[in-house]
Amino acid sequence: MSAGFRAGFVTILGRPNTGKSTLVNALVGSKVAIVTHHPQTTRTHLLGIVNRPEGQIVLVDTPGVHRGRGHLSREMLRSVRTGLEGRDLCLFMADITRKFGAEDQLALDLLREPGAPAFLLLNKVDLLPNAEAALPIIEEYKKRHEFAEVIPISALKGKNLDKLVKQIIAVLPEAAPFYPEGQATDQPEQFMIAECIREQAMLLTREEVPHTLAVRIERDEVKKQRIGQLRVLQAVIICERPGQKAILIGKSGEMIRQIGTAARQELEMQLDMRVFLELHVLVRDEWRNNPRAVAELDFRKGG
Ligand SMILES: Nc1nc2c(ncn2[C@@H]2O[C@H](COP(=O)(O)OP(=O)(O)OP(=O)(O)O)[C@@H](O)[C@H]2O)c(=O)[nH]1
Ligand SMILES: [Mg+2]
Repeated sequence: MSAGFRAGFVTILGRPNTGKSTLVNALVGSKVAIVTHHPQTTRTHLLGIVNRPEGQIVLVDTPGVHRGRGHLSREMLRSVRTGLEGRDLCLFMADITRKFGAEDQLALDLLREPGAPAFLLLNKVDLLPNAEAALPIIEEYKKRHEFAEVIPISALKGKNLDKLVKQIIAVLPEAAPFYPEGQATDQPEQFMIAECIREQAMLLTREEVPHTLAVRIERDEVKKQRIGQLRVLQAVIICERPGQKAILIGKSGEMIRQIGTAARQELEMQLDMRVFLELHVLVRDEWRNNPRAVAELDFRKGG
């Protein structure tokens, strides 16, 4: 370790859909969190480890702060709080194209709890017609919280991200890296596999269906074949009602085939091997309100 190396934990916080997971993936340089255009995509806090010659940033992605009722929403909020505990820095992320709203305020209220310094990240600047358009929203936030830095960024287009990384590392304490260089996340591989399937199912469905989905891996084997290794995966997509199951399967199985193909292609890229993926759909009544079901579908516990 070179002298002056800095390392620390940095939590990203904000309402749903602001681009938190997009930023984590962009800074890590690989996919550790799934991203969709639907709010409440991320359901649990997870780490994305960013290595630079001058330091290591352990990013903590968290679920979007929202006012949902039900057990899953409560667990998501708990996960945000856990993600905030004992952090060196918080990145409060807002969508610069949206007016300040009730969920932004909810997220701001949480920011007071850890008492750590915070940067305000105004994301999606690529959508602004000009830089002046950002000024009113910056004023709005400055009134409400004392941010150590205010940084307009585009997580999607990579705008201002190098500057952001430098500013983050500058405020971290001098410390040895917490994780070995090759490690990108704290999540087991099966979590990533299940999440990739959930991502494709969320991207291909609409309205309430994406929010009712969970994925469980039922079989995971590597088969040696003459032409190389084949990962044989079997998974169930869980929804809450028979009508949702019908949508997920689609006319003559068209939808589930489409989800399966998209997920297989994504997984082959992520796992860097050929994948055979078999998907089934299961109805589990109101699983999001069932503490046992929610706990069971939390893949961070492994397997
Ligand atoms: N134009 C634009 N879109 C962005 C940018 N960053 C993220 N997005 C899009 O915003 C949507 C939400 O992105 P996510 O990264 O899933 O947002 P999130 O904050 O993690 O959302 P939750 O997990 O639901 O809290 C996706 O469609 C992204 O492609 C950006 O800089 N510019
Ligand atoms: Mg997310």
